[in-house]
Amino acid sequence: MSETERPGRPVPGLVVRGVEIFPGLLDSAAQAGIMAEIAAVMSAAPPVQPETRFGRKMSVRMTSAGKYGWVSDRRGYRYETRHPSGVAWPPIPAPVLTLWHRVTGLARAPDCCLVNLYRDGAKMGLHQDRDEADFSWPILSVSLGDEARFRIGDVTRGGPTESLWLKSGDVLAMRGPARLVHHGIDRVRGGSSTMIEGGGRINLTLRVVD
Ligand code: MD3
Ligand code: FE
Repeated sequence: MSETERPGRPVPGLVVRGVEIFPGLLDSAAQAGIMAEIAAVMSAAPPVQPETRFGRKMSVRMTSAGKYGWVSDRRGYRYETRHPSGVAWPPIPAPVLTLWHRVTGLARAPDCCLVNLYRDGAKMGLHQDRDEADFSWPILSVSLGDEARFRIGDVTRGGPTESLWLKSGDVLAMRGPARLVHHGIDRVRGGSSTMIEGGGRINLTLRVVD
């Protein structure tokens, strides 16, 4: 039996441009359990609005858990072992790791849980995730809080795109050719959930970095 065929691995509800979507995989109790752990991560390592290499502030606030966190500043995009404040990133919460192993079927743990916090008006332009060493590892995404309009394009730039709403509790897996598709968040429907203290949306992405 291959690792991805492990018993108990959920089956995607739909596949859009190769991205596996598991709508509502997390029930409200599971979402609340993960949210409590992520609140503790954000207390230890407060989300920051990263600057791009061009000195423009991103609208999304970011922090991380795990061995590495993703950072951006005038020096560019990269993974670092410490939060900009100098503290080590907190460990990835156990229920998040459990979800990774259940959905990916992999024995290997992720190195990074990037936490994206979308408050009023935050969005994320179309991009590829290419700062990791080996694109053969999947990325797993967990949506919590307000609904978001997610756009998926192609591996090459400038092609057609498709959009769908992501809801709290939805989980996505990007593997194989879908690992390098362009994607982004056009907008968040403010006030569509009460999951997050202070409002908004949180997205977790789990990544193998090196
Ligand atoms: C498709 N985050 O952190 S998650 C990111 O909702 C990022 O915060 C968005 O894009 C968010 O880099 C989208 C869904 C997602 C994440 C990573 C992907 C889709 C992906 C990597 C490759 C292909
Ligand atoms: Fe991305």
